[in-house]
Amino acid sequence: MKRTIMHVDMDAFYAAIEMREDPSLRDKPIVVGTGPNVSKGSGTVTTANYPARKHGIRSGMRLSQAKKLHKDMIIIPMRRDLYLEVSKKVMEILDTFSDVLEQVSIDEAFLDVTERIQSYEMPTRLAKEIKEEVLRQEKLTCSIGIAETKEIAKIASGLEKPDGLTFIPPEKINEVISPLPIRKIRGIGPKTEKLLKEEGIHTINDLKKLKINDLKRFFRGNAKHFYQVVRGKDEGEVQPRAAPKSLSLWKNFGKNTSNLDEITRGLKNVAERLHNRVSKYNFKFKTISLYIQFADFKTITKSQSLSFHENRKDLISSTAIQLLQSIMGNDTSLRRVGIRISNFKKAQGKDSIKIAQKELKEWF
Ligand code: TTP
Ligand code: CA
Repeated sequence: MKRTIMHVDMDAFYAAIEMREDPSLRDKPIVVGTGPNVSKGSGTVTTANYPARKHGIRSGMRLSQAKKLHKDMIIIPMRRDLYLEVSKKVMEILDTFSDVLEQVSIDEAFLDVTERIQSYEMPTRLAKEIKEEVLRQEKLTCSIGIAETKEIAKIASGLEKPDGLTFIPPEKINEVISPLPIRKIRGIGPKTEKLLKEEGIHTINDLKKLKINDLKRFFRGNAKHFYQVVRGKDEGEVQPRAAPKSLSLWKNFGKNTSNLDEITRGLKNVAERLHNRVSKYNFKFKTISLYIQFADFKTITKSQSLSFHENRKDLISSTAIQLLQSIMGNDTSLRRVGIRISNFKKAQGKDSIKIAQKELKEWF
């Protein structure tokens, strides 16, 4: 694969957070409601958990209508600040697993993992690690789609929800996406769907039969993009929303280890990949931090700042190794090590990668 892109989407996000905060809600049908008078049952559903969805309850529905579909449904008033806080933590976790992270809404992100996937036998292995880490730290599940392009990864993440993991390799794209309804494509909303259906176009396969000129009637200037999407050839890049304040990477040993040589080699590899990443942004850094996760999952961080902003690779690894030596005893056993670099300054000269300035969705 030329690129490896993941789309991560949290499951029933607001409702899942409420269930985490109050485990007695876990198996009950709940919705998170918004509006001036939610406690009196007026307003709209922001999201329904999966038990409530079984009764046909969906985002955007009036609470009164949802109550008619299932009278025992529990309404929880929306707590936006809490969800934003959790979102931030989830995005921080995802950031440590990606070459480039593009957050697309409060609970969704694209990850370009092309470089780091090189050290994995299977892309699904990395996705499993991400899912485990989000569950371990935030007690929430997510669904991950993996593919060569953003739009196919997005379709993939929706196929096995909740708690899904779907990899669509290039040779399987056609077979997997052809029978799907056109609404599965990002950017085809209810209006376009209606227009297409009026012309007898229901599935992605139907859409594939149209030439670019035919597509212009429905998608105008974006016809070429959709022509590519249905062929799994969309070219959009994963673009960060804002310049990152820090960059970090982990090495998972897959077992506990106290072998200093192995850990040092792991750190050198992390430093190398981190340096590739920071070079893409054309940043210099000043602070280097070492993360260590012990055999009992306890995590510690130790930091050291340089006297100047620098962009040399050897300074990342030598500082991290120095910090490691100050922590390791004879029988210290570790699961993972990571490095974070921060305190950035833009290096002069060549352009850095593009940063998307688009607004996030309105509820964000
Ligand atoms: P979604 O990702 O669309 O949905 P979800 O996470 O609730 O469920 P799924 O498992 O199908 O991904 O939206 C993310 C959050 O955004 C959702 O939990 C609540 C909020 N939201 C609204 O406030 N209004 C809306 O109309 C939608 C669709 C979502
Ligand atoms: Ca979601």
